[in-house]
Amino acid sequence: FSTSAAIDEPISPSILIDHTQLLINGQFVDAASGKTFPTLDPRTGDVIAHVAEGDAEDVNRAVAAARKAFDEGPWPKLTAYERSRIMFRFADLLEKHTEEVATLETWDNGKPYEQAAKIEIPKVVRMFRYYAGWADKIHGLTVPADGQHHVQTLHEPYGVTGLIIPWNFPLLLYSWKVAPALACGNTAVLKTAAQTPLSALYVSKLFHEAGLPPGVLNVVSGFGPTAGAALASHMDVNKLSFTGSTATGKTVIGLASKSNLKPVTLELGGKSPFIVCKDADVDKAVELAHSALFFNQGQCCCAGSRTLVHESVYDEFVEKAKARALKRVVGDPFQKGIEQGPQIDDEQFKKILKYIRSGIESGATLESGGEQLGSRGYYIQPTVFSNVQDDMLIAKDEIFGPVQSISKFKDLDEVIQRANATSYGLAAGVFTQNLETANTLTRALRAGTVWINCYDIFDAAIPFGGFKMSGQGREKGIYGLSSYLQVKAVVTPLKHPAW
Ligand code: TXE
Repeated sequence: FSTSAAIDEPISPSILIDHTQLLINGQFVDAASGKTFPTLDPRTGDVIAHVAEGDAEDVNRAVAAARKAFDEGPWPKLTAYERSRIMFRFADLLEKHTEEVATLETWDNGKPYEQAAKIEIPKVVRMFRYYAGWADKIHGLTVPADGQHHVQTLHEPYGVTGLIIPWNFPLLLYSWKVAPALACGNTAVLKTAAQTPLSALYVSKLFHEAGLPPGVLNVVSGFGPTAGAALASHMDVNKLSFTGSTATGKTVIGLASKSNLKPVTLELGGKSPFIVCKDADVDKAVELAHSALFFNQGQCCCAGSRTLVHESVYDEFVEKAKARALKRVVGDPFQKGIEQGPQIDDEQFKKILKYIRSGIESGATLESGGEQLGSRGYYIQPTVFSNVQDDMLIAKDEIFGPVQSISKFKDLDEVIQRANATSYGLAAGVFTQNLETANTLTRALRAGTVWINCYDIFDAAIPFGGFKMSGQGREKGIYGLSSYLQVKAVVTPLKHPAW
């Protein structure tokens, strides 16, 4: 792999950190406890800023503000068109501030600046425009029920939503939750990940500049077991949406059920198969399998983390996958042309290196990488294992790092069985030129998304979510609306039934 020279001399970002407090009822305020916590630069481990540390008391304040903005208005009482216009104005403002926002995102997360500025922030803008477009098109049905009644359904917001997001795509996942929740007329309390609090505070300020009334969107930075748990178990939160690990998803749904039985949408982990059939375009499959795994430093819930290759093309594929990984450009994410930056933090860095050791010890063949890169921060060499067996830990667990695991298969029945032999079911990739093979696999794979001859195609309109322990419910697209709406049946007797 090519390493950029600047890895041990980080580039200084040219931005001032303006917002580090909690955002409650339209105001930036300190935590009730006065406590702060440091957010770190993954390139060095140095402190970027100290951020207010919200806990249960702050969550109470934020929920109270969201409750008031819902019950007394103005949010659900505005016309849907007015809500939509505020969201469109926010999208315009965000687009105008792409450079600042992408800088914050890269600094706090370590992802390549070009990826943040050219791919992610435009997708965030698109998501707000997409759901702004839905805000005034949400309506119920007239129901042809038996008997002398006029029956209709109203699709209504839940009220106060609790939104908990992780650190791998801080703003993208902000948009997946905040945009549909608000478009449907809910108010929200957002809990960001402790590793990446900065960008959400910055853009939520812009949202208020665009006309968002106070209390509609509140942002609480802080830790999972304190602020996150308080939000999940709050008696006055009417709906919860969570993205993160399967283990924490189980905790969160438990807290929701033990408190007020609030409904929960979950988007959790994965171990997605990337299947390369004998008739695949091997060069294209190598390139896409590479990006399916290494994109975002391997920190993607839908990473193609089990590369399953037909025996007839296996040797060629492994050779080319190794060559591609060796060419990957790793370095300071603020530098131009960088494909891979550092992992998010020391905990993830150590976890990934442990999985790499386990891969070597369990007998997989290390084709490339396997070690830390540079001497500071959390950089890891792009790592490729071949000869991976299904019972190895690296084939079973979500590594969430730049580690590709390649194994061999003989026929379709075998690969279907092996691809589905996991408790996850988030996504799958299929590479074949044969329509029959594509159709068979599409129907047989137990996953929320199947990409055929492509991977990681995300669009505001395409639904996303998991089968099995990868989640519950769907986000994005028309399906995402139903996570933030409840149905009310309204029944009226008919006076003149003949008509
Ligand atoms: O995730 P957590 P972590 C996977 C990935 C990674 C592992 C651990 O494998 O290595 O999870 O990462 C909040 N009540 N994914 O520990 O704990 C937390 O503060 C309420 C996959 O960072 O799931 C953060 O805001 N909330 C995933 C959010 O949950 C709690 C993306 C996610 O943190 C809480 C991230 C609690 N008790 C990690 N504990 C994906 N699906 O993409 C934590 N939180």
